[in-house]
Amino acid sequence: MSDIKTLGEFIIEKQSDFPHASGELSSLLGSIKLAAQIVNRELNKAGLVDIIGASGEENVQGEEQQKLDLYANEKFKTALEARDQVCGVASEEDDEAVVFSKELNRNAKYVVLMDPLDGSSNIDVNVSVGTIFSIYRRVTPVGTPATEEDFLQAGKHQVAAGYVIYGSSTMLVYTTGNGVHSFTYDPSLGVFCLSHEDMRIPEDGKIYSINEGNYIRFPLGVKKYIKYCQEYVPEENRPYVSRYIGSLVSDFHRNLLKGGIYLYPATATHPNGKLRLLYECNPMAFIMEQAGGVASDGINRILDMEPTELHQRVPFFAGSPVMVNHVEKFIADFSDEE
Ligand code: P6P
Repeated sequence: MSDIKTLGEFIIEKQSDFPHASGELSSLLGSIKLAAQIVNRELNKAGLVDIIGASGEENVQGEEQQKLDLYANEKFKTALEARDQVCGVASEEDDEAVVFSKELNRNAKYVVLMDPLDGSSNIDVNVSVGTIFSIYRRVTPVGTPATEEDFLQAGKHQVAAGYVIYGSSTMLVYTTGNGVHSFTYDPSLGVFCLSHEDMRIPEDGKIYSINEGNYIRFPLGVKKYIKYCQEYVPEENRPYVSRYIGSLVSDFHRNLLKGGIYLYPATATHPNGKLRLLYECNPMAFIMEQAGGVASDGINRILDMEPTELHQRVPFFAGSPVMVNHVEKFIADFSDEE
């Protein structure tokens, strides 16, 4: 048992990484861990109880909400409010940010932005899904209600970010700006155990993850890059590998471990791409950069982008530096021929 290090122990051990927090950030991460355990339990029962399928509601994106989307959304918000470290939460599932009114929460230092259950349309077919979260220090005075200004911060100001992947095993991966660390849930012990400290993505890779069904709608440079991946077969190397699960957290996590690139470009139907800047691209970009990777919209660094609205979308390219730089060059070289 002595070689097992739990998430709680690791956070305390790394407490010095965020001196200003003096325990609040640790407590905040602890509330996310608790909510992830609760959601994980319900996901594992999905199909056995009436909690899969559509809720009959739509979110602000016009996307059909799954029952588990709403369940996860409520569980994470409840857990975050209870620990008094958070003054508000913005979620993919809520039109507006939720500002907590209790005095203890008004006096809290942090706001959280999250996609409580990304890829949830995959639940019915038993494909991995995930939770994505992003944590900022508030910019408005402590003691006052949080405002939109607290949520519309550039990704480079995040103090922590992470994701939970509910897959063949349940893992929590996070960064506080001092490397990326992953923990695997052991249901027999009810704890997340350190499985990989300071994860690093390979500099180059062969896996490209994109929905090629949108090919005709892609910018010319992206089309040229896909063709390159399909047709480049040098003697000594295997050709590129196309892997696309349709669940961002799953594709991202595999590429982080093996090397690769995830691409969600602008398309005719999604002129700004499909993924949301604040609670999908920013946290994933923070993690990717902390692991030695790159994340851009094809031209600009994701973490430098100044948000203008809560649910804004951006094109998203994230992965091994050599691969992201390669597709960015194709985009630049063919930008005049759109
Ligand atoms: P498409 C899930 O809806 C999601 O936001 C990501 O998890 C996933 O990578 C992407 O959208 C899939 O989108 O258009 O390829 O089905």
